[in-house]
This record gives sequence, C-alpha cells and structure tokens, in this order.
Amino acid sequence: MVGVGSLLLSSLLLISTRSTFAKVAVSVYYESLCPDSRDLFTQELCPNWSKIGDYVHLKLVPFGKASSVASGFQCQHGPKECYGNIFQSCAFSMLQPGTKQLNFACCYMANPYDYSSCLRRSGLAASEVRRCMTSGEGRELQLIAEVDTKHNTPGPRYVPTVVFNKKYNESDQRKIEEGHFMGVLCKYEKRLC
Ligand SMILES: *[C@@H]1O[C@H](CO)[C@@H](O)[C@H](O)[C@H]1NC(C)=O
Ligand SMILES: CC(=O)N[C@H]1CO[C@H](CO)[C@@H](O)[C@@H]1O
Repeated sequence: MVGVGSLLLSSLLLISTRSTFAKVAVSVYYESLCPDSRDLFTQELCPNWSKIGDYVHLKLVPFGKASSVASGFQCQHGPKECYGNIFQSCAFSMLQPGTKQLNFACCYMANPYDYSSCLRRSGLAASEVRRCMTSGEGRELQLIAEVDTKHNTPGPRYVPTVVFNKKYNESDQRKIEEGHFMGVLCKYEKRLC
C-alpha cells in the first residue's frame, strides 16, 4: 500500500512539476491603439489561445513607446491610447493572469472604445476600475509597466515586442513583426509545432 501510495504521490508531483515549470514565459509589450498590437491580439494570440494556453505563462504589458511625464503620460497614439493603457493595467490588476486577463485584452484590442462591454464581459465593476484609474493606483501600475518595458525590450524599437523566457531575441522579434507569432512559439514549445 505504501509503495502504491508513494508511487501515486510521485507521479502527481511529477505532473504538477511539469505543468509549473515547463511553461514558456511570453511577455507582450504593446500599446492600446497601435494597429500592429491589435493585429497580434486579434489574429494570433486570441484565436490560438485555446490551443496554446496550457503551455504559456502570459504577461501583458500595455505601455509600449509611452513615457511618463510630470503631468501623466505621453503616448504614441495620443491621450486616448494612454487612457486605454491605464484602463487595461487597472483591469488586469483585478483579473487573474492568463485566460482572464487575455480575454479582457482580446475584447479591448478588438474594440478599443467599447469600455463598458469589455468590463461587463469580464465581470468587472466600472466603478472599481474608475477608482483605480483616478486614485493614483493606475499611475503606479503604468510606472511599473514603463520600467518593465524599458528594462526588457530594446526601447522598445518596435511595438508590439514579444519576449520569450525573459530574454529578448532580435531574430524572434523580426518574425513576430512579420506575423509569425505561432512559429516562434513553436521554437520554445515543441508540442505546439
Ligand atoms: C535567437 O534566436 C535565433 C533563432 O532561433 C537563435 O539562432 C539565436 O541563437 C538566438 N539568440 C540568442 C542570443 O539566444
Ligand atoms: C498554428 C495555428 O494553429 N495557427 C492558427 C492561429 O490562428 C489563426 C487565426 O485563426 C489561424 O489562421 C492559424 O492557423
């Protein structure tokens, strides 16, 4: 009995170790109104998520080429983009990483002005998200996103930038820019090839 029990236990441990450590870390550095960022979500990440979700540890960082200034932030596509970035940072702080955060981003990136329907679909209270956006919490989250973006991308040179396993790779990035996210992911997770 003891033998069977420990065998079961060790296979359970093996399974959980595998699923905890084998995932590919995928960090997406993007901007809320950037057409190439929107394409990455609507054409690659979102439609393929059901296939890849079990293999990927996803981090979404809505900041891109924005920068913090005394009065707030400046964004490549103007104030509405800054609003979208902070809106997503606040929503993500209330959603679990992975599927829940991605579902929210998929809704928003497909329809960037449809704030209330994306909140509703993710079960978020508009008042909570507004409080985050106006209380200084949203600014803090965006400042963290700024540091993350500047440390882990070359600039970024291009938006969106995708970093695999926390190490920027220029040749992967070029392929992402040509629309081959799934092909690059397969390099890191052979089961997805
Ligand atoms: C980046 O990816 C390419 C293509 O897979 C690979 O040949 C190269 O060794 C990688 N570079 C680094 C620094 O890991
Ligand atoms: C490898 C793979 O399954 N890619 C799919 C990702 O989603 C797009 C859009 O639905 C498909 O065209 C690809 O075949």
